[in-house]
Amino acid sequence: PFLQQVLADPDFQRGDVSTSFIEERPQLMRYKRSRDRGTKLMNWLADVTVNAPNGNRPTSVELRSKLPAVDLARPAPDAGRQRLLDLGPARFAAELRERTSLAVTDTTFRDAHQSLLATRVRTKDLVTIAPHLARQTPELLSIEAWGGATYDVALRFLGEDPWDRLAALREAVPNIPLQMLLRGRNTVGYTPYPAKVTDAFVREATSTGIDIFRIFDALNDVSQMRPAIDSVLETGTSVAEVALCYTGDLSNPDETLYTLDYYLRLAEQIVDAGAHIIAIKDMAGLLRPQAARTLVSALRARFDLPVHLHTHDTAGGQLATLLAASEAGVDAVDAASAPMSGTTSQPSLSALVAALANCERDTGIDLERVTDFEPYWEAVRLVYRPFESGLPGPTGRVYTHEIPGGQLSNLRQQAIALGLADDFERIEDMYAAADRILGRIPKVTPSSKVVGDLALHLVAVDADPADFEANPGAYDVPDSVIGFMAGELGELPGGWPEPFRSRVLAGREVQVRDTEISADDEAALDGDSATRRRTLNRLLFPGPTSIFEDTVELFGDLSVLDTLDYLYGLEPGEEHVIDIAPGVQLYVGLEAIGEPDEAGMRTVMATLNGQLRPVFVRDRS
Ligand code: 3PY
Ligand code: ZN
Repeated sequence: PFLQQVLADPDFQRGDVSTSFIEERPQLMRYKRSRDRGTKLMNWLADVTVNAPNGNRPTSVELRSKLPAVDLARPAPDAGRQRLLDLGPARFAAELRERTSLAVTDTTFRDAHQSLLATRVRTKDLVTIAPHLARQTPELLSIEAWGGATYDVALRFLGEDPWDRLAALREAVPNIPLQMLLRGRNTVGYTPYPAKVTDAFVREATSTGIDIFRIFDALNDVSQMRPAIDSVLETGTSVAEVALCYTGDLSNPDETLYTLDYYLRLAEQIVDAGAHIIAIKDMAGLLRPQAARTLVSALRARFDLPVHLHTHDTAGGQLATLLAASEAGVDAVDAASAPMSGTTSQPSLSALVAALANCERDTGIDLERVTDFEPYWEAVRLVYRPFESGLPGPTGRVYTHEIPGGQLSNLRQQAIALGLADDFERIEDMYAAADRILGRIPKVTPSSKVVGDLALHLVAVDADPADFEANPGAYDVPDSVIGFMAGELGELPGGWPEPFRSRVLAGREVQVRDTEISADDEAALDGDSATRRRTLNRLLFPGPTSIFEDTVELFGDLSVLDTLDYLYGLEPGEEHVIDIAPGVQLYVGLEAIGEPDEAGMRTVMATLNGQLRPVFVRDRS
């Protein structure tokens, strides 16, 4: 609720959020009066209770009761992480290439909820099940658990420090390699940062717990990935998995740009840059089975590195692609726990494990152990249902619009917010048109955002795309499109779209983003871990970091709240128990909610440890 208010703020939407954000908004100040933890948490709970934008609380979903019975006192067995530490990244990769069994990465902890639930799954709910994976499925190649949008969302929406999540997952999973998605020079953001920032980020991520970095550049420009690759290689312990972003359809005889030859030339640069593993990053789920066979076979015939395939199941058939790739020799693939799989997420892990069980490429992962985790993830999905994207099933329209999985769910939400929910097909069509206008680019964060911005703009002003393309000077052009045409994100695989580009840039002074950092910040990046983390948060996400700091100041450490309480607030007649520290509990109840006064304030009569506590909340409905 507080964050919703922040998000609705025009300054915030423009990105002009400074640390004085709260100071300039006296209506938020009243929360500042409270100093003790209980009162701060009560402020959050009362606020959510009144303003709950989240609808009805799902009844009786107790996440912990859905966990399989596993003896957590038993230590997690040594597994891939210990092998990586023993062998070093190059030999670890060589071993991956030599094995017969298909290696599997579980993406449930990152991409699955990014693509289905707007990245909203909280650290608490990840860390609860993580030790079970460490003991039951140690055969996993890795758990993808960090990076992508998780960093931004933790700070902006969850009141969490992303570094705390990584540290907690590392502690919970000492044996399975942890993997992250790194957006090349854009690290975990949307625009390029200086190499010094990337380097400090990679060092801190490695020392906090990342073993495998999947690095990509949205335009497949290897020079843009080099600083990140070099930083990972310099750690000496982490694996550099470098991705080619897959787009188009390489089996289509009419394809002239994104051909097999294009991908092989790209892979050659990736190998030359020192990668340990080549990733095929099929962010929209466009890689068809036969194309996968062709691409995987060619990559493995040409290069010695293992190949790791990532796809999204948007059209519904990507298990076939994984199996075709497996037959062609792919070394590793990504999948997600079944209740968190399908459509914009990855294919189902249990379907994959079952498909290969007792076959030559058996994953070595026990099917029953994988399915034992499903009740937990199903309950997670129910608890977080306010963040469902509204995509009811697979869609083959992705082959035309090519919207990546993570963005498709997001755009549907944006369409609802803009009152265009009933007209989503128009947004899809405009997205395809915007992509053609911008030069047929690979679409993935952040290039996908540029295409999405243009698509929404074209729909909003009801433009004819052909007219916009011919006369961009007659329209407002979104800033991201101008920056993109000015080369802010790098060179385009198919060259610049002319004369569109010159027309967009004509008469404009495009300011090149300042990529220098101050000497103080540079020193801070070389400081201790806490200083480096704080500095990285601020340099990468100044706005969300100040929201995070304000959230902690106003509401305290929200991570102690169960997600049902955190999202849905207090229920009449229920005693909410909050474990604020080992052995320290708060008992919170709801007595009554008053009518709003003229100023729109309501009094929430709550109890804290048996004592009546009125909390004043602005009703924002
Ligand atoms: C991200 O950059 O977050 C992605 O998941 C891209 O596919
Ligand atoms: Zn993905």
